[in-house]
Amino acid sequence: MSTPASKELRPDGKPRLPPGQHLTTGWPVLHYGSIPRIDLETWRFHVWGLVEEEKSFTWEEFNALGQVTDTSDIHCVTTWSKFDNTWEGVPFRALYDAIRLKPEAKYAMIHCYGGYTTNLPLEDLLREGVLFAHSHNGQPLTKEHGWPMRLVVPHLYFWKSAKWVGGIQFLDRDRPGFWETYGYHIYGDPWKEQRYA
Ligand SMILES: Nc1nc2c(c(=O)[nH]1)N[C@H]1C(S)=C(S)[C@@H](COP(=O)(O)O)O[C@H]1N2
Ligand SMILES: [Mo]
Repeated sequence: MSTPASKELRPDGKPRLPPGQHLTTGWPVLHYGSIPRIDLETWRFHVWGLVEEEKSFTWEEFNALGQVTDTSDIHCVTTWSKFDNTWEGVPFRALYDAIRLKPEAKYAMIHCYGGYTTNLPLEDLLREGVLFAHSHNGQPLTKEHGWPMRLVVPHLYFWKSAKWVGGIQFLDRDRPGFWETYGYHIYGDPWKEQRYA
């Protein structure tokens, strides 16, 4: 007899489906504002803040940093979860290896085309499975899901997985991003139900 997906356990013994979540097979589209217009010719990924040297990558340069494929689950704060998403793109670790951070850099703010921001500790970005994805389940991202590039942070609520990414700013302190300013939890661990502050 097979275990219902919602009762599966992770290797660390935690339930695969976090508390208060239900499984969905579709993929809802959620964002604030409208889909930004982006052109790959002028697309840039900017790195600034507490770095020894600011950098700006073109689409080709950014993708040349490295490519990885990783399968993970999505947990949205609005209570839907979607299992087994295969993402392909640039692992955060590859970006990290291509830049030089100042020792005080402990936090990051992700900046997006359209103005969205979200904050994360550096050590969370360095976890395995965190990547800047250009594809989902073998297809390029659609515009509504973040084309050409989105961040994927599988161990936190999905609002941290910023769509239409355009850069990262390194900080010495944690600062709230867009939703974090409007009452979402500063960190957002789905297994601790850190939904709202
Ligand atoms: N740039 C940007 N990224 C964003 C958002 C947004 O408003 N703007 N919303 C976040 C929220 S709240 C969620 S739940 C997910 C939804 O991603 P999806 O539309 O691909 O399901 O995107 C996140 N990334
Ligand atoms: Mo969300």
